[in-house]
Amino acid sequence: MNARLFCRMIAMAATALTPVMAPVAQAEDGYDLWLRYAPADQARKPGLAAHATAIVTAGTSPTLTIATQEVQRGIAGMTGAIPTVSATIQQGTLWLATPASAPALPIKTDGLGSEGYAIRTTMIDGKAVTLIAANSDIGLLHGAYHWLRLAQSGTSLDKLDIRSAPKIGLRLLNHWDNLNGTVERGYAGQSIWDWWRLPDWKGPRYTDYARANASIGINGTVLNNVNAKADSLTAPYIAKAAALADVFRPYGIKVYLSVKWTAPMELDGLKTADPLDPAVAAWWKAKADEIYKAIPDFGGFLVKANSEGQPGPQDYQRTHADGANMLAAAVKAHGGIVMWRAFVYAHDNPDDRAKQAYSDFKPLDGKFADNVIVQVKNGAIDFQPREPFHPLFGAMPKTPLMMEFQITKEYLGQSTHLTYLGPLFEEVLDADTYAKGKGSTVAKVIDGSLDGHKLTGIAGVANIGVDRDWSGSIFNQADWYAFGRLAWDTSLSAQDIAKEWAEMTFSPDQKVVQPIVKMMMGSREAAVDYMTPLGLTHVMDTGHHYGPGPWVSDLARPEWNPVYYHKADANGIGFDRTKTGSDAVGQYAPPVAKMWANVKTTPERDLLWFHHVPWDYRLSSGETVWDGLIHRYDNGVRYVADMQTTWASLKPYVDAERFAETQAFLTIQHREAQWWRDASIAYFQSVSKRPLPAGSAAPAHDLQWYKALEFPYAPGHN
Ligand code: GCV
Repeated sequence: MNARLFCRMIAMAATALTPVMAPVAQAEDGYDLWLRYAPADQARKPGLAAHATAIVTAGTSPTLTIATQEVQRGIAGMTGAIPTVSATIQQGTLWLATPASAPALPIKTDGLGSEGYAIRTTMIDGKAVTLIAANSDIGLLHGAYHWLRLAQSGTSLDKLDIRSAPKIGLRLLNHWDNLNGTVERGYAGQSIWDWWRLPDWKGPRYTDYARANASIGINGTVLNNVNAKADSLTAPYIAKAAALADVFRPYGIKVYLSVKWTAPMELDGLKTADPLDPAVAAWWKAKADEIYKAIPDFGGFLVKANSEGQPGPQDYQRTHADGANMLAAAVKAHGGIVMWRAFVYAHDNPDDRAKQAYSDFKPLDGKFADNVIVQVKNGAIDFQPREPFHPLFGAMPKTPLMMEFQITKEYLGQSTHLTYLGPLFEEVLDADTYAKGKGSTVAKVIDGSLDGHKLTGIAGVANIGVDRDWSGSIFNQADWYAFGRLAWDTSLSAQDIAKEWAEMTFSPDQKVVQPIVKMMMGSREAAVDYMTPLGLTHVMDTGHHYGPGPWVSDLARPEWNPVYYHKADANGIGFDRTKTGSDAVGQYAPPVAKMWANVKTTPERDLLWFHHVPWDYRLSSGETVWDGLIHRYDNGVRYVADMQTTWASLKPYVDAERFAETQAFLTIQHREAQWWRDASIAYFQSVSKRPLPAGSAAPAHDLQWYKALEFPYAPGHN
């Protein structure tokens, strides 16, 4: 196309941007996340600057302004040169365009949807140009972030030909943030939502939150805890949510709210919350109208009902579908959706907890309204270090299901353990449900391709708080990052994501990146080893879930007690979920059920999840399950010691502040891994009465010592 002509046409509309200053050098406290734009090596600077000497955009939308300023900020930080904003294409232009702004765009945008983008290096009128094309300004923003990611990670920008569009529509963070500023299962300080001073004061952190999320493709945020207060639906709180929505909108991020089922009774004195009562439905309809008046692009509701003491439709002898559909009708006219959680288990249900969500929801398949999506945790219990995939994935073909991952590490060492969650997310997404034969992966269930759903989603329980580094540690930022990247593209590998994160967070120097990626990639397996090896689960101490408590057996509900999950006795260990036990395996498609029903074909990583085996049961290594358990505890602790050594070797390459924090946290992690190992062995040995294998040290203390430990002020537990 004639670029000069096009550029003349848009000259009048070229964005009038406020000048962007090179970022002031700051201490490396982690605030900048992966958007540091640290100065590049002298050798790389000229090349980088040459690819963005000028930025050409069409239009003046706030989103385009953000994209332009972000590129300016990035290039200024990395090279010291600030790209100009130009109306005409020149050598080294970064050109951001949609078919609407440039009808003769030399890239097809078909298939990119409303959020995707294409990036291509090309020549226009003899000038080298990098063209970012999309169908919307939000797509351009995502493309700009992709390009900046390449620039930061040291990738060559010379020959680019990239197309990227998300397969999953809703890519959300779920904040378990309370209105009083605390965060349930939050280990990074208080909530970043300053409810008290909203809506008048919208601090800069909200913008930085939106930038970080947009940079990895997250497009929605549920602001408040699923254990919701009705107050979040009052007019003052709707105004506060609206203020946040205004900040997030130009970044392509919508807000959603968790709702309390009995809000109509609590706020307006209705006599019931029965979903089939017309007055209740009318109340929700009026409430939805009120919210949409304040937030026209409000996303919808997230609901935890009839779960862990939360009220719900079953209190009125109605089903989850009755409840979800009533709320769905309230938001339907506005284009809103309802995310109805399947995290349910009941104190009066004696069945295996791992089976209860399936039993409740499977019969409701096909009964949900078309703007309802059922949100299912990755596993059937609760965000454990390892769980087999949830049996509902693949079992409700007529219902859109969305994934719920936990980014905050309630059960994986909380803020101080370096346990990179990328491999956990990847393992679940790649798991094969066999629902429609081989290759029916969980990823295909949630991206809608397996069953032809258009409404698709994935949520991550956020690990964000007011700590300067946002996530409680530098390495926890990688979990937020990995969640966003996999939500955008489930086919990415956890390893590649770790690599790009490390390149941006520390340095593109592979001397730094390779050891860091190696540490990260084995770290989740190490946590499994020192906490819940061989398929053990939920042996954390009560309430706060910090540290081991495999001995706990005195809590009111059976499934609150670790002994319920490991069932260790003098003869053996593990939960029999085959036909001779709870038959949870029967909830999976036949090939999967067959594999897990047979102790010999069950992968050892899931052994004790599905089988109760004698202590003398032989593992594939030839050792007994008892010896194998101990060896895994030992391996887990050893891995942390190795991470300490690796990290120490990186001292010359990492800034002092982030080096020292990580070093201190690894020391804590090593101490706690040892504690996990010793306490678990002390307890299981008291049951198995077996000697430790040769070479494994006895626990440092006796069992009573570990049992006596108490942590009344552990964070994240209200
Ligand atoms: C928000 C687990 C956590 C709870 C959490 C619950 C849920 O039980 O320990 O803190 O509550 O899951 O996901 O609803």
